[in-house]
Amino acid sequence: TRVKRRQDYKPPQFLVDQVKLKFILDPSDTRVLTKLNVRFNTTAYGACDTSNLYLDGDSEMIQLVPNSLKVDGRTLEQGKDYQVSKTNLIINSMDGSGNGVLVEFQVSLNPSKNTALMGLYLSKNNFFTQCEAEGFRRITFFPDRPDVMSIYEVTLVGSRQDYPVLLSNGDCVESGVCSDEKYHYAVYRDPFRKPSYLFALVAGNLVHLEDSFVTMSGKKVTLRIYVQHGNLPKATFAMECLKQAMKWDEEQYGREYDLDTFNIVAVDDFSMGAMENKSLNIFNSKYVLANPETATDSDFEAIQAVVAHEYFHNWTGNRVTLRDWFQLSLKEGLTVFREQEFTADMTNRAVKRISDVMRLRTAQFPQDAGPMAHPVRPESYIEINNFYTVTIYEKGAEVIRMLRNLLGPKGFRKGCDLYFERYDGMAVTCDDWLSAHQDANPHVDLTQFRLWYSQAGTPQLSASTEYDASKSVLYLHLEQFIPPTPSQLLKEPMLIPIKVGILDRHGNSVLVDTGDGNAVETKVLDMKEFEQTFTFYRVPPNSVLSMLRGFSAPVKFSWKHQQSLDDLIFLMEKDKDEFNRWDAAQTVTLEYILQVANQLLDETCTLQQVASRVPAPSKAVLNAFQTILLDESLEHRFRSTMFVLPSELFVAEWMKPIYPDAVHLARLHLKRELASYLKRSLWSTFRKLEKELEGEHRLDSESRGKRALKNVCLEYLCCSQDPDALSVALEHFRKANNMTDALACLNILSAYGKEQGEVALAEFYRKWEHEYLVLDKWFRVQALVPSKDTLHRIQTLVESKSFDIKNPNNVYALIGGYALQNPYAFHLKDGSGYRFIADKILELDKINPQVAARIASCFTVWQKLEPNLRSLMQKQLERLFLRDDLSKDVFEVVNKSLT
Ligand code: B3K
Ligand code: ZN
Repeated sequence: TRVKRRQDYKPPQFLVDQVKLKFILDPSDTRVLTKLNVRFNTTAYGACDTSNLYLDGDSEMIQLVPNSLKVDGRTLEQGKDYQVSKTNLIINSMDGSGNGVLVEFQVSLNPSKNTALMGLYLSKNNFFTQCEAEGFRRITFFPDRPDVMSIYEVTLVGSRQDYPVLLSNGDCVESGVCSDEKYHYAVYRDPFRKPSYLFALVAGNLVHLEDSFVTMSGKKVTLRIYVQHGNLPKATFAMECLKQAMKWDEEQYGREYDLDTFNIVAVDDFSMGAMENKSLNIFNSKYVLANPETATDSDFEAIQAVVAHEYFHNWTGNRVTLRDWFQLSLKEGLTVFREQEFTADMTNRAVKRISDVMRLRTAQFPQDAGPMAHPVRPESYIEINNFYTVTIYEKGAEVIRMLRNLLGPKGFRKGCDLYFERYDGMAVTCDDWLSAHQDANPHVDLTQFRLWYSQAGTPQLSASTEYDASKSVLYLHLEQFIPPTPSQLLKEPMLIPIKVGILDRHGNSVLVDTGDGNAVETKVLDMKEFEQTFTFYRVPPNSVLSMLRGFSAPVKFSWKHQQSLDDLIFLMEKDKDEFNRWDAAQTVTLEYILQVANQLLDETCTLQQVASRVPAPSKAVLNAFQTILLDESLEHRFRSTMFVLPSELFVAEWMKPIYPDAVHLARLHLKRELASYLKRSLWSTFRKLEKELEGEHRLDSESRGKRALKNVCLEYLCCSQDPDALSVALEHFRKANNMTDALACLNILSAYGKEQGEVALAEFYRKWEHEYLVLDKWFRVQALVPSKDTLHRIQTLVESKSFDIKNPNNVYALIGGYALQNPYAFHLKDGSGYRFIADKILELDKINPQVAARIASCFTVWQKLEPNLRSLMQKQLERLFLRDDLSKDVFEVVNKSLT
């Protein structure tokens, strides 16, 4: 009964045309006067005499003020005319004719107690809201579902001194001072119908940066970014990003902004990244505030992406919204895809693609292979907040990318245009999205493609080839297998678009000729069956296939008979597709790491012992890395990316069962081998880049690339704990004039330098003690120290005065960094890491269930671990399971993990 199912969808019984809200703001007793124009949904259900009106309302947050409930002016009586339960307000016998009825009532709430940060809450004495997914019911009683779309008018009343800024969605139509002059008010009207999850208000003592943008039809939009006092200079970058995004959406999708103002507000206490409330985006401050002293190059990139993402939601999410939460990926997958393309256009396409794929492989593939696996359009959930996942977001974006590849950019744009035109102002489904594309592209059949929305699990694609030298024909045999996932045991074959290229022995492109008269450098093969063979003509002997270029489908690809090292190295050096050059390097290193890890398993040994026990990496591989490091024709950024070895989490995906220590040692071993072989080149590259970067700090992409490569070199140089390298790192740390270098060095020193690490951490703390966002980095660095002592460090830090368990950023940095991103430190043989995290989950669950559940996802891996760790982790899961006071959020994760 706790489970909600997609199949059970029914249209709302009552619609709400108009919502009028008046907030009398007070930290511990805020009043919300609510007026709803309600009407029975005769379109869906026909007319009837009377029907009960169910309004959602979370009794933990809101209280109905006695005798305040009226229908068409008549005061109702509790028990007789209406009932209030833990989750509902039910009004009996409402008019069923379809005529409008006015429902009025007042609720009181206590924002200062709202640690879950859902609904109306306080952060540093300012008011903020977060309503997606189901937070509006913590503000007032309402049919809190996305297919109820209404026009909102919001009045805010608050202390002039404490809350000089009063904001809500839409345009401010009136404001002034109240008769009691201590208070003022503002009235906002949003002319667009919207679901309740897009409602927002902000009230507080904030300052703002202002700019403007002229849209393609010549309308001037006022842009504002609100921040705490003192932070204004840190908002300029986000403002530039916003304007870039607005322009890009006009150029690429023909989408124009639709109101006179667009506001972004930064807040330190926020459970996720940001929220696309109509015209009033609320952002985690870490995705707004940046200057080179306090933010790294990656922070700047993340800000660009998130600002664009939230802005893009105005069309994909807000103007066209969701029928129900099962359709979440309709807005999220699409918006992630739009943001990825935007970032690719603004920065470096190949590097962006590589980092997106890294994320998909390290986070989404494991999810898709674990107990929380779900399709891009889930069939059921207990707590919707648990479904803001890498599957909905990142795999969802991959599905859109495949669709665009299938239809071609023009066909895709046609489909999008039709989607916006047909569904503007409506709450729709993933099927509606596909039908728009189908109707706009009648020559393509999307029937099989739909499976990407319904089947969970990462398809496994395996390949083998056969060459007929007499005919110069190459046969490519492909097989797909979609592993079983919870409640989906048997799968149908999916449509997998596979981009292939062929290279001859000298590295020249061979045109891909499948006999259809259209030979091209890169061709998309549509794999549709479980097994399929493709034929390529006019292929010279000893050619090499470059498979899945640009990662054209979110699958696990492998060759039936392992690809030869020569071929991989060849692709690494010669492929025309930069993504595949990187991917070949990943395969080479992954295979080596796995080979070493499988030799170590649970033996405890030092790195010196590892080196003597396993075969050294091949010279050819080491030389290939050398060539790339020194190849000045390649962009710095690309070279640095080539040196990022597959993460421990990704390697573990390929090991059965997982021995986390072996993975760690094997990976570090390879890193050290590379470092020692490349030592001279690493030093010379480092020194050269250091020189080139001297002088004033620059943010352009060339300089960012140089910093990335320089810091990668330094990391390799330090990974064997070479004292000379470490003292260079410390010196570098001290003289850094930007956060990118400082943080890179801090990471290196704390990972590889014992005393130097402590010294640097202490200096960093003294310098940044009062910068909230920087301190968060300081927590994360320590959470990521790859050491068996990290737990103790964290146990101390959570008790320190700088750590606030109520602040999600702090929790994600320290507790999340440890439990989710540092396997070597987390998987302790006595289970103490697990116990500590389970304790924290219980503590957090009382504060912020959403955050607690995210941390709890670190336990979903248990069944894949080696037996000892597996049973230790299972014990903690069972311990959590036995509690009868778990939130739905944590319960769902624990329950699914155990079944
Ligand atoms: N739509 C929000 C996420 C809301 C999460 C609610 N638990 C941010 C985004 O994806 O843009
Ligand atoms: Zn989003």
